[in-house]
Amino acid sequence: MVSMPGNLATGLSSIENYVALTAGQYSMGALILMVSYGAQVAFALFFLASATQLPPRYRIVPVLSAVVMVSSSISLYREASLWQETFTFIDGLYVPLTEGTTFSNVYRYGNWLITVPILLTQLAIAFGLERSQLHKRAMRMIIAAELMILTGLYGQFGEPGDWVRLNVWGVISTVFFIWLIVEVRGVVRLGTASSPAPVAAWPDRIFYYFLATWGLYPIAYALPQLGTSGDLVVWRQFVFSVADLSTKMLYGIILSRYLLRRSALEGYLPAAEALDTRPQASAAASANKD
Ligand code: RET
Repeated sequence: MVSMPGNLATGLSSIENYVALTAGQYSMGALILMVSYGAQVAFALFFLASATQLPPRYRIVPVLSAVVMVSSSISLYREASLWQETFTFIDGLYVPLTEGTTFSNVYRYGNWLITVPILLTQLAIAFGLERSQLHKRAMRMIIAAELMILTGLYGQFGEPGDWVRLNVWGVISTVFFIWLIVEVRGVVRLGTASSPAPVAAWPDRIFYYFLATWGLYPIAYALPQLGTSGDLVVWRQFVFSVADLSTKMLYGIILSRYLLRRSALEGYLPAAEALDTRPQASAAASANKD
């Protein structure tokens, strides 16, 4: 194992640069990054197609999911290529190069600055907020989220051993996260009020899903404190990827399904047809006639 320096003089920002990986660990890390990248590229197509089933006022929601997919997959592709460039096979192990190139998770954080505001705005649009509420609430969620990410971005440079930096900024970032949760809760409440009765339980469920999946990021942030081992490096990438796929891709699918149902209930015919409720309805109507 490459030893961990006691200070940050080397300027290497991630624990990945201090750990030699077995061939299995190296491949697993490469696989995790590449699968997440591939899934996101492919799902951009799904989201663009699902927009066609929704009325104009909701169409932007899956389109924004597609935007998130493309943006996030570019940053994951960067992480995947860095992974490949950084580790060199020497004497049976994948050893991180510390000259010429270094691994860094910083592209993830940078990308969140773009994708997180989009994810939050999607929520406010999907929950049918009135225009004045929409702007006000989206803006408050975005400010809380950007402060959360910027402080976390600054703090994560402490992960190769500067626990004070990691934890102090981690706590500051968590304060903004709590503010964000309060703001999201408010939007969810308005969403419950505006939802047609058969889908009125969805906003609450989406809120708990939000808590469980967004909560994975601070875990990935704190993990390096458990030590510097190849397994931990790979597990951390795994936690990041599960979080990425659930907060962006699955979240997008859930919002699209909610909107399809909501649109059908609000009388939008193509949505009702996509859900196949019309043939059943007319079958029931003709059965009643007989
Ligand atoms: C940080 C720093 C440590 C404390 C907290 C954090 C929260 C991060 C979150 C990120 C969400 C990212 C998403 C990205 C999608 O593209 C910054 C790790 C609370 C919640 C949803």
